[in-house]
Amino acid sequence: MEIIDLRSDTLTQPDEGMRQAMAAAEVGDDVFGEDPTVNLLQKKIAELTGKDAALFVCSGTMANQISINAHTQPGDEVICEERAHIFNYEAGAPAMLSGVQVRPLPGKYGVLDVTETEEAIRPSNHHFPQTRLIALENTHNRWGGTIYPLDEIKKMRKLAKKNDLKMHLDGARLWNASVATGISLKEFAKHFDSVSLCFSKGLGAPIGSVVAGDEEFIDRAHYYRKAYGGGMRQAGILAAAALYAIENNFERMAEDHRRARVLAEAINEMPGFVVNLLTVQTNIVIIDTSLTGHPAPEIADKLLELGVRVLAFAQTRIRMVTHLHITDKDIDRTIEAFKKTSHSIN
Ligand code: TLP
Repeated sequence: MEIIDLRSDTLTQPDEGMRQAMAAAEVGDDVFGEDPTVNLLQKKIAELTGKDAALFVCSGTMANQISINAHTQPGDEVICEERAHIFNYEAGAPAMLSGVQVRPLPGKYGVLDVTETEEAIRPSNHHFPQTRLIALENTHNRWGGTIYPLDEIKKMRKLAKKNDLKMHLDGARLWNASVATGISLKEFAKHFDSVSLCFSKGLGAPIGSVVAGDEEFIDRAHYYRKAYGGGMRQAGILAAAALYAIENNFERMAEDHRRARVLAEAINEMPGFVVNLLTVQTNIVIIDTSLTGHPAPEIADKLLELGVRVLAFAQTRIRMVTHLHITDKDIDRTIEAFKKTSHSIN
């Protein structure tokens, strides 16, 4: 039985065209700044985000952590939403690598309240850490792929400017936000001092992320990339996959969003499973399983027996992410598997 793997959009395999682009890539030593394909990718990202420059890095985590390091001093405080990836899934790296403290604030659908954020900014006083950075996430993973609305970003930017704070965007899935809203990457990125983007999620490249910002920021980011051991040599092989992914797999994400919606609506109709359809804005579906009375990992095991692999995100939550390899037929099969599971446990 073929397994439909919906655990993450990081699971995609490079297709034949991507592999050919990788094999044909012109390469050089990127630590010397001499890899033409990496340089081309960085130039392309700088253009797409409207920033001075960009830097290719190993992962989304590295992109975020380098950015935090480049914007802060040890002892500073970074504000983010409490379900943010940088706070929950990056191994405590802000404390470990930058020596900063994260101040998580409750948000709604991943969006911070501007007044509450303002209240959280520390006054200048020797007792307090110095608030230095606001980090937002778009789309917001743990909230189910929700989009941070442009108007809210603009309000936050105004607040940041007023208080002399930097803004970083974890844009691992900004591609999805852009396709879903029709708002360009550049329009979103304009309001941030730094933006990270991933090639290895919905875009389907095997490895790689990027940070973009002004010359001075990228210069510092470059220093930290080296310090983190992220200087890669003939990395053009990977950059070629990223360029191919932007060219071929960006616009098609609308398909993933449509499929996530179909899945969410069908599962939400089934006894025991609840999906907040308001959160289903891109390619992520989060199912609340608490009404079933069965732990999410047990439900995930039952689904796997039926050929559908999902992620038990918590004891009462299952996450599914649509991507490049998920077809309409897979969506039908997944819905059937959920129906059977719902019958067997209710
Ligand atoms: N997210 C992964 C897991 O870590 C949860 C996933 O499967 O979704 N920012 C955001 C918003 C992310 O979702 C992720 C990866 C990252 C950063 C980190 O990217 P990588 O895995 O390349 O370090």
